[in-house]
Amino acid sequence: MATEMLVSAAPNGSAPLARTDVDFFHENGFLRVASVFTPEESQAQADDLDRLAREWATVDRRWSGPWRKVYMDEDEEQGAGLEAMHELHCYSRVWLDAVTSPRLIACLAPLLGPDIELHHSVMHTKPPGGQVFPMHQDHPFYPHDDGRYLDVLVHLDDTCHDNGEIRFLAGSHKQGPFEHIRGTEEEPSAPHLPTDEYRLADSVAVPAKRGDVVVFSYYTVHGSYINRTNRARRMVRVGYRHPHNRQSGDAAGRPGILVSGYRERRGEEPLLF
Ligand SMILES: O=C(O)CCC(=O)C(=O)O
Repeated sequence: MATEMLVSAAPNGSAPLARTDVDFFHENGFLRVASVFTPEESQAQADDLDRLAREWATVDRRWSGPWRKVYMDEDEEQGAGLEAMHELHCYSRVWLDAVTSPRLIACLAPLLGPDIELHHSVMHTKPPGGQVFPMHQDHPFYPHDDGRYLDVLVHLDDTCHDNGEIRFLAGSHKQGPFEHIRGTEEEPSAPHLPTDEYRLADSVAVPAKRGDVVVFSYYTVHGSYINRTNRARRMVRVGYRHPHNRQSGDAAGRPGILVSGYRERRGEEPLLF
């Protein structure tokens, strides 16, 4: 049975990952890296996140779908929200520094290679009573051509079972993209996996501390329980990709900021717009 024992951590966030960390990531599809951000950096990030939440964020983007009734009773379901906004780094210098942090990027390079492009950042704040996330991959939310894509959860609060720490199905990334349930026009649903086959109860809990990051492949199946505490659980997800891993669909070819390395031109590839 999967347990928390699977979680690895770099002893010092300023050092590149150890070989065992890289092996752990490739085997399991996720990795907690401790103390990537200093207490001062985390405080500045939390202060700007709180201001962004007051002034810009929306509570209208909670995930929909019939799966909500599997994991939450009627009262919980009614109240289960999410505070969200995209691209924090376009609104706050502190967050631009966070998503381009050399200490963070040094942890990603051994997993993704030296050339790394920022794709997105998104606030994931679970207020008290904040929603369950059913098991899913992130790939269907922003599909790209291949697996060279890392998601990073920057922790602004310590997480535990009671406030809904992130949880993973260890090794699931090895199977590549899965077909997800997407709902219908009458009954829309956020992409998710069948709740009877992919159970939160079978996943590995990865509690983390403020200042830690949890890195995972966008193919790794994950989810989280409701926040049962009376305090918000603040987290920001940041997506990074190899610059040649093209996004499919409407956003194909949309460039992001290069946070490491160089964008090689492939043949007569056109100029970015
Ligand atoms: O905020 C959470 O607990 C879940 C995060 C998540 O599912 C995601 O970033 O895709």
